[in-house]
This record gives sequence, C-alpha cells and structure tokens, in this order.
Amino acid sequence: MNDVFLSIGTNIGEREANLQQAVQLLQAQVEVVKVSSIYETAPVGYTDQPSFLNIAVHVRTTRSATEMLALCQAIENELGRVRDIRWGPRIIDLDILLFNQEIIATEHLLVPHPRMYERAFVVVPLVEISESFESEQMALARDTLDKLDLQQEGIILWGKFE
Ligand code: PH2
Ligand code: MG
Ligand code: MG
Repeated sequence: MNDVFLSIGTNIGEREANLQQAVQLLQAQVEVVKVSSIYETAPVGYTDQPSFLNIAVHVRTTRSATEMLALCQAIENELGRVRDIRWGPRIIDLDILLFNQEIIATEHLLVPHPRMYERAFVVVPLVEISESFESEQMALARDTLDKLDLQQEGIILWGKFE
C-alpha cells in the first residue's frame, strides 16, 4: 500500500462543493484516510484572482505514482477544469505532495512537490493531518510551518470538511 498526500485547491464557482466532489471521486477509487479542515488562502504566484479554498488529503492505494497522477488529472477533467494561465484561476487542482517517502522525478511528475515547502496554503493543511503518517519529509513540513507567519501569509481556517 502506498501512502499519498494530495493538495487540493479551488477558486472558481462553488468552491466548497468543488472540494467535496473531488474527494468523493477520490473515494470511489482509493482509500481516503484523512481530510484536513478547509482553509481560505490568498492567491500565490498570480495574485489578481479570487482567494482559494485549500485542503490536504491522505489516501492509501496500490496505485503507482504515475497512476495517481492520472487519477488526479481525470478528476480535474471530470470537474470541468480547463488549463489556461499558469497559476491562474481554477475550478479544481489536485497535486501530489508526497508519495510514501519517495523522491520521484519523471518528465511529468516531481515528488515531493517542488514548491510545497514554500507555500503556506500547502503546508498548513498538510501538517494538520501529518500525524497519520510520519516521515522526514513530513517533519520538514512541520519545521517549515513553525517559521511561517500565517496572518501575513493570508491563511484562515474556513471550516470543517464535511
Ligand atoms: N494554486 C496555484 C497557484 N496559487 N494560491 C493559493 N492560495 N492556493 C492554491 O491552491 C494555488 C495558489 C497553482 O496550482
Ligand atoms: Mg497546483
Ligand atoms: Mg496541479
């Protein structure tokens, strides 16, 4: 079994419903172990866009990392994601953060996610569910969180995922 941590984000349409649908589609294919609270987060990278809702999800699966990537993309497509501006607005975005303790570098996939430790919108929900799987990478995420000023990062607890 592989332990996989995903980051999910949305800033278009019914954001909470988008998150719920994404998790439901995941549940149909893999074991969802834990879902974080929902955080509302200021846009990072391209800032002239609405704020996001972000969560982190721990799943367990026999799927390979490449197969998980394909599943994430299939869910994005099913929810109607269109790809235009890099870092721009999106209905749903599912990114693989961690895959066991593996370091993966293929043409299409880099794990750990190359920007995860710089992004409070990733680290905050991830650390919330981090007790379900210990690793060096998770410890690093926790250390990162200790150094972040969450108010300055524009992260607020928005609500429970239900
Ligand atoms: N995703 C991005 C770019 N910027 N900002 C926030 N707050 N949340 C995101 O999920 C996000 C972002 C690219 O995937
Ligand atoms: Mg992303
Ligand atoms: Mg993505």
